[in-house]
Amino acid sequence: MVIAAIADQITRTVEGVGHTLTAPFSDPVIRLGVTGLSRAGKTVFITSLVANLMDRGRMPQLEAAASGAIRTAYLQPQPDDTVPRFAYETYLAQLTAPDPSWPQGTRQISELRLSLRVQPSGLLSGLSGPRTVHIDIVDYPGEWLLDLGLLDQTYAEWSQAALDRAKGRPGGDDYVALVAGIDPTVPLDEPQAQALAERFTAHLKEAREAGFSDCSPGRFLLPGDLAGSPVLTFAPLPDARYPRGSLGREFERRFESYKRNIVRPFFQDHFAKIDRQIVLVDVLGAIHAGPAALDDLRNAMARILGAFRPGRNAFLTRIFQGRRVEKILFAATKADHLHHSQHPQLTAITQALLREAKDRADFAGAQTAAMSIAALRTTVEETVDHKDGPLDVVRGRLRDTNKQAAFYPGKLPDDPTHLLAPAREGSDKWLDADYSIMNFAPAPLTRRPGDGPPHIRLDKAAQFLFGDRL
Ligand SMILES: Nc1nc2c(ncn2[C@@H]2O[C@H](COP(=O)(O)OP(=O)(O)OP(=O)(O)O)[C@@H](O)[C@H]2O)c(=O)[nH]1
Ligand SMILES: [Mg+2]
Repeated sequence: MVIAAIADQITRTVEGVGHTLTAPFSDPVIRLGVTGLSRAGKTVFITSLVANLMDRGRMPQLEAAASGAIRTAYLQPQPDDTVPRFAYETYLAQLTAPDPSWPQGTRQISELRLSLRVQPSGLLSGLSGPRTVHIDIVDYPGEWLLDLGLLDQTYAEWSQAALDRAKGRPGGDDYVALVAGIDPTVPLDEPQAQALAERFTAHLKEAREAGFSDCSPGRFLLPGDLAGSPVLTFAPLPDARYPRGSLGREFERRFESYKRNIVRPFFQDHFAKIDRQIVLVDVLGAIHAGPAALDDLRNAMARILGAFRPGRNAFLTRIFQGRRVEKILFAATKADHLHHSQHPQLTAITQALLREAKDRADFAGAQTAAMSIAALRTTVEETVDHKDGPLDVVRGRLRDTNKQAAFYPGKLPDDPTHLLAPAREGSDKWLDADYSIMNFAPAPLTRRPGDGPPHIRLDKAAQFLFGDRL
């Protein structure tokens, strides 16, 4: 442990020296992390952001685009050879096809380097030619950030927390009942171990589908090529003194192996290098799923925020080496489900969701903001006559039936506590309102030359995230 820590420090220091020596001569690089829980909208966000940085007609709020300072934008080979490349061209082709469709869910981390040729403005503009700024965009699942909490827990603590969380959730009571009948001190039997892990994973998947956010350990939902390996074949068990060779002892060992072989390397190799971060949050989806899901989202956000407080955690402090994530944007996604008259309410709810976590957090000076965005706008706004008067709705093409439909998701309260308080108190449904959601398909595009795909506030998000460096 100590030797590993020292070795780590040595490599980081050597890298650090290399960085300062070469920095004045090499092009500036911004590492932009894009995360969010599964289905939050990461893939669509990156695809639309890159397309809109290449064709900047719809980016008036990105100052360097509006002023013409960005001359060109182009893709280049990424710096990390062992990280899969973000399949930008495939996703863009899908979203902009004559019959457009949404991309498939992503199962792993990926990266893309976008390079911008920027003409400096102001005093220096006449003196120097254009320079190149690289934006390395890294797409990784938010579930992996939730795993940070595991590093501070023993297997017994994690088991207790996981069993408590499972109660009352889809498939959770069944799992709790199943382990209540199991003696964790019996000798390990691999088929039994696999059956337990499968049942626990099935519960996490069901909970995720029902709108719950905290479905960690993260790789149980997104195993990639680790599916079926021992490092993912464990599950929470009742506390006991586990003898050698027992089921409990082996699960404890695999839990530690998960922390060592999966959680730590991700933070060391990827997370610690991020300069700017966007966290995409499907707030509307959680509201639709009900109070319990919204409260779970609030909890999950608090835990995700924990990862941005290196001072809190000795491991993070060590791998960050005094560096920090400089800016963090929390973006409520899919805002095209709402007429713009309700966007301020959505932003206020997003802010309130983070408030508590933010107040507790010392972000070591990182700048944070909340915004409502749609990476790809699929609807148009309309006002229709309704029995209670005019109603602001959105209209789009439904994914399942292909039919056009007008949609009103419900009235979001001006005061976010009207949603957050019942969520925290454990209400099982919203009292005065019903919130619905519709699955729209991307609209076929008719774009003017120079325009990227339509969006809501993607330019404002870009300005916050890296506008100051262009
Ligand atoms: N209306 C609308 N829907 C969106 C938008 N962005 C994402 N979606 C919806 O959300 C789904 C998930 O988006 P993705 O970008 O694939 O989400 P992701 O976070 O990459 O998901 P995983 O890779 O599974 O973790 C899409 O299939 C769309 O249905 C948007 O801007 N507007
Ligand atoms: Mg994805």
